[in-house]
Amino acid sequence: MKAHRELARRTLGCLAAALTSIALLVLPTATTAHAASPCTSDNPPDWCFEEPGDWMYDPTGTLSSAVRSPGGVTVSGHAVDPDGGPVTVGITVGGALVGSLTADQSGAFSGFVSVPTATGTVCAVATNIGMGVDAGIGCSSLTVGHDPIGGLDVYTGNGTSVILKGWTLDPDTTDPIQVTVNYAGTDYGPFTANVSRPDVATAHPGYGAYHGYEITFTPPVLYGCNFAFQVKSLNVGGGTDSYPGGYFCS
Ligand SMILES: [Ca+2]
Repeated sequence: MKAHRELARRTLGCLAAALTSIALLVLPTATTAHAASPCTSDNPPDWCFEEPGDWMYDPTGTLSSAVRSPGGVTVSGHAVDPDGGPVTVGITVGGALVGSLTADQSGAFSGFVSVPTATGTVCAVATNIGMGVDAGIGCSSLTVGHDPIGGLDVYTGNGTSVILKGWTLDPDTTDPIQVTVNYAGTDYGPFTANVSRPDVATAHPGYGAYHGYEITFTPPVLYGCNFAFQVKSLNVGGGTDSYPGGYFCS
């Protein structure tokens, strides 16, 4: 009988020890709840090197939109990393890093990034956290430029003078910019393009409406179509002067 009780005591002791060991293996303690990935340990398990498992640690996401804004671009999208967050998203223009935004805990990111001089396509790169590598999450169809844009909508001549109506803005500023009229090798002006053009404001959000021009111009001599009129938009910031309105003769 005594031998039976001793056997039962030892059996229960072994069971208790085994349960304790299992609990230590299964139940995370407060100090191990945020431990580093086992793949970063000195003896990583085999599955850390399985193919194509490596990409499973890279961040993922999308670049939802990129809009040209005064002095830069306004972008939005989504980026997450399986190893945690929040993810930092680098914004590139023409392959050059111009700034970064930080996604929130849900992965959403949006904001303005200054682009003083870089030109080209807008793309986003999610910065990796933990295992994995940085990952491109998309490019926009937007191509960033810095030269003034615009259009010459109306031009008329009456034999002594011409009337030019159009619009122009520089993507680097909301301020009205200036134009000159080039004719027969001479620049006339400058004239300020600050006439209200609600249609321009609608087409180019963030820039306002005051980018129109209405110029009545009397050159010293009219040469007919031996020379063309060209409206030159004077650049601000990055970029160069441009002739977005084309040319005409009278
Ligand atoms: Ca410019």
